[in-house]
Amino acid sequence: MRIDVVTVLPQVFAPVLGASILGRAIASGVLDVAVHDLRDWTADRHRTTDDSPFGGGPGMVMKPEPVFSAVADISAMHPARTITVLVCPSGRRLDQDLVRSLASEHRLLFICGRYEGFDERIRTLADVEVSIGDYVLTGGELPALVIIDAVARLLPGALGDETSAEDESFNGGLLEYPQYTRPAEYRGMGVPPVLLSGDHAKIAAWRRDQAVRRTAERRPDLIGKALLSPQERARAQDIIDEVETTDRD
Ligand code: JD8
Repeated sequence: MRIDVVTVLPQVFAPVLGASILGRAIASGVLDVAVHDLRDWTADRHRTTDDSPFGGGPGMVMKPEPVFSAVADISAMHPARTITVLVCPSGRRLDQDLVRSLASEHRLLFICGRYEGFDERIRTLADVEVSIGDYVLTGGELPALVIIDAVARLLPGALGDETSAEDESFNGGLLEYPQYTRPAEYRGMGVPPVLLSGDHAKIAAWRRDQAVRRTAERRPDLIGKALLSPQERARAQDIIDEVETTDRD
């Protein structure tokens, strides 16, 4: 996959893109990321990318001309169909379905803003507007890195392949089951005996049950879309009903 990024803070990206799984995906050629400085598409002496809002009010707004020029030039640099992603607080909320759909593309172009936001006409460049969640950040660089991280780990070959395709689909939209490693007793806290039993069928059943229970308790909003057997769904509903009556008391 090829990813291009347009930003006024290109220096933010290198440390994250160089480390860990992202770094390996890029080094191995699974992923190619090019970060572009929006100021390279300005024409004035101060390399201006923002201006004051028409109608007045606080703060500054991203000017349209540099962004339009950058997107046109960068799109033309590569033959593949490009999905242009505008990261902004009013975008579609990122979830694993959206991550999967972005990961199926050959080429993504991220537009990262700063300041109080974008001149509204910039939105016409976007195929999709994405937000990473309901909290306020100072710009689109961290959201773009979050999306790139989530997408990169789904690319074939990115994880070294032991876990890859399995996890989400295997997990069926549930939270993770509890995990333990050595030592078997730590500060008086033990490990569930089933995990030390060597009975792999029993371990798999316990993990599945824990994942269902944990999801029902902590994230009942995920249960509707989770892949559950009728028995598991009934059990999840019992836990949700029980938690609701406990919360009411
Ligand atoms: C892009 C400018 C800051 C946005 C005033 C200060 C995403 N989940 C998210 N939270 N915040 C962003 C985000 C924030 C951005 C920009 C993304 C460009 N800002 C502005 C409007 C209100 N602040 C985001 N994805």
